[in-house]
Amino acid sequence: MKNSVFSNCGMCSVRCPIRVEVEDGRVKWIEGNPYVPGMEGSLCARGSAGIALLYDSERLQYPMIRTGERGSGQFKRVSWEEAFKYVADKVKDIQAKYGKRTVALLDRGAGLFGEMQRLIVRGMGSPNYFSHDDFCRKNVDLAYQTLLGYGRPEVGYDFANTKHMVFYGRNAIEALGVREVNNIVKALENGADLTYLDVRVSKTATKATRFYQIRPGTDYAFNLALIHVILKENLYDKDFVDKFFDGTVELENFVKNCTPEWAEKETGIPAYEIVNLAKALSAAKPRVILYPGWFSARYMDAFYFARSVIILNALLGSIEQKGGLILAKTPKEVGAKGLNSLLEKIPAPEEKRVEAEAGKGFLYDGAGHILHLYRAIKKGEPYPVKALFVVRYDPFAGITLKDIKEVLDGLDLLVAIDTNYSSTAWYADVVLPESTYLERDDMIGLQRGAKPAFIMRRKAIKPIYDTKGKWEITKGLLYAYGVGQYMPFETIEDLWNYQLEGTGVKIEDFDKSGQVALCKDAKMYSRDELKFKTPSGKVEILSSKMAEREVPFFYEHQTPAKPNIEEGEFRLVFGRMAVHTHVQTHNNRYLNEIVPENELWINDKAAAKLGIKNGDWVEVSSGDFSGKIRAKVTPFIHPEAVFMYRGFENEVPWKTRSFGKGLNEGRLLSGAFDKMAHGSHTGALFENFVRVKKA
Ligand SMILES: Nc1nc2c(c(=O)[nH]1)N[C@H]1C(S)=C(S)[C@@H](COP(=O)(O)OP(=O)(O)OC[C@H]3O[C@@H](n4cnc5c(=O)[nH]c(N)nc54)[C@H](O)[C@@H]3O)O[C@H]1N2
Ligand SMILES: Nc1nc2c(c(=O)[nH]1)N[C@H]1C(S)=C(S)[C@@H](COP(=O)(O)OP(=O)(O)OC[C@H]3O[C@@H](n4cnc5c(=O)[nH]c(N)nc54)[C@H](O)[C@@H]3O)O[C@H]1N2
Ligand code: SF4
Ligand SMILES: [Mo]
Repeated sequence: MKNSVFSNCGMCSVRCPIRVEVEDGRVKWIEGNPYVPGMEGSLCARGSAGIALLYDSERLQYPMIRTGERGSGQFKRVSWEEAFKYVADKVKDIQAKYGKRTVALLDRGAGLFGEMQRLIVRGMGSPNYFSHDDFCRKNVDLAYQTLLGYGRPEVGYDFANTKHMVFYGRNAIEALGVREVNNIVKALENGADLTYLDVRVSKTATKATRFYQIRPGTDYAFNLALIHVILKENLYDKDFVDKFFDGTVELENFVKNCTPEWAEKETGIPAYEIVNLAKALSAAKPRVILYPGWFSARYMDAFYFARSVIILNALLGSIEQKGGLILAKTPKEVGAKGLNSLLEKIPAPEEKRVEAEAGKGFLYDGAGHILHLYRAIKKGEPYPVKALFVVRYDPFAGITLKDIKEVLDGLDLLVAIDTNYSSTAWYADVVLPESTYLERDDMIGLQRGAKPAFIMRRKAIKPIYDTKGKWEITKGLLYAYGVGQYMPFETIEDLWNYQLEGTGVKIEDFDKSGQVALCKDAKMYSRDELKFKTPSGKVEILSSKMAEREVPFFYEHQTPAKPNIEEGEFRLVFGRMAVHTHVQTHNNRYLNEIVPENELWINDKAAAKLGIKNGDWVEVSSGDFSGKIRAKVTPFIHPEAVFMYRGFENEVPWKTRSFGKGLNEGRLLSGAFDKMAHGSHTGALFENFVRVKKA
């Protein structure tokens, strides 16, 4: 028997809508949901390789409790009941000794179905919920919040209709989401311009109309000069600026000396190019998109950089415009009722999260700052955290061995909830295996946008191993802890019905395409209707949120430190590749076959001085770690930087295909966790030099 299931991909955090074909109880085919505009059947390599994940015996298969030393790989198989009880008892012991707030949960972002894991920590009475965002998009998020009052997931980009896009190391063709990349390609086919800045020629650079190889860490200077030219030469959208700007004079004053000639010295990009770009953008306005980025935890000025990009969009009037930035509408704004929340039924803890006790001078929002969490675990400041749940996230794969040790030394309990043998699971005390996305149902999610929709992830087949869905794991943990009333659902249908109550939408409504739109047409505000969600309703250059937290409105560009190239010192930068997701796909049978290991990009002239030839083995070191990798000698990277693709050299021997292949950039980040970006306290992962020599 053949049937189709509409669901959402789980091979990366984009969660593209998919159609899964099942024949006689086996998944045979996955494709992009044909009903969803922008997908039209397409899927990326990783999405197609979901089948290899499903039928992989080298993934987690049952709950386990550690029996040997942490990191020894010695575990015993236990029943789910035993695992839940063990965790709940341990948490209660820890809380009795140190207080409720000393339990924390670290999650791979809230996302579409993200309310579920938050229930675990709140149900256990602690405020300490953290997401990975500090190492990902948090700067962009906070920048949007301070300027527009909208968060980053509430701002979409109308690539399909744009005339000019500017990407700053947003390697969208490779670090991709299917709909986004399809729309970008559509825009390029329609003659749109793509201006791309990167320290190397990425795949996106090869599609660009203008490519600038920028000096690492100087994009902010580039933008200050762009703002300078746009203001000075009256290239901005006067109507928009007059209506919505709060702080134009202060901004003008701040960029007064940021001339294109000054920026040329900082960035290496000719002054006339900056002036030409400002003119080209002004001519294309308001149908322009300057992309503030995704992975933004790169440099110390990342928050102020993200603000500068959003300010440029606002100056060019591209907000809430066709071909520009589109604001998401809440269900209420389109005349619908939203989903009922599970989280709101649990009383909010009275105690404050670790960073909320850490004074002023930086911003925070709904999810805590990881660097503050690590500090609390390692140093007990401002108070200790002793138990940690890690959900759908593998932080131990991306940090140094010294950092791993310090975190483990501070914890009495580490629980990993994962589908794979992750590095974090390898060190955990208890491992709770989640069913893969093809074998589980999730809570209903809200897809944000100008046309909001409810979306449903449904299982295509029953779990192959002794694994559970997240709602069942959450339920089991809360019951064992003694607060089962927060998850009073027998079946997933009970849960869905609770979420849908009062919305007028029924479970069957998802049968046709997996989604239910909440309005017929996309809703856009005219300029007269538009009001931002900041306290003043304006684009707050002088942000009230920043004033309240004593964060300066402006930040002067600092010239980045220069590595000693002659001595083999370089700035280490890294990124995603099209066929792998971060640290989770390298052992996937199909994807491992396509790209089994990474190499180190190094500038040809710099390499020649060090006697390094293409294909040579080189040793890369930082702190007390060093590892070997093959060199890719190329003119297509800035001489100050070396680059590698992320997530290789898996260290868990159970994953035999990827074990020890390539080099893990995370192990080279010595000292990176002491660097907090200005104003946002996120990570700044590219503020790190390594040494390279021929091996
Ligand atoms: N060193 C270093 N650190 C980084 C980055 C970097 O480039 N280098 N990038 C940063 C960025 S932008 C991000 S987004 C993060 C990403 O870092 P991670 O979130 O750690 O990376 P992922 O590979 O997405 O996988 C996280 C874990 O989720 C598991 N997983 C996958 N699907 C499921 C599921 O359905 N359920 C459960 N429970 N688990 C699942 C995977 O097996 C994996 O162990 O890292 C950040 N930190
Ligand atoms: N295939 C695939 N797609 C993904 C993911 C994945 O794992 N795999 N992950 C998703 C996630 S969670 C994220 S956060 C996004 C990340 O998407 P992007 O933010 O586009 O991230 P990266 O791949 O990290 O690209 C980083 C780029 O920054 C460049 N760079 C380094 N220093 C500088 C600098 O000073 N200036 C400029 N202009 N560029 C610089 C690097 O050379 C590299 O090309 O991708 C998403 N899409
Ligand atoms: S971008 Fe690829 S891996 Fe990510 S959700 Fe979409 S199809 Fe899946
Ligand atoms: Mo990310």
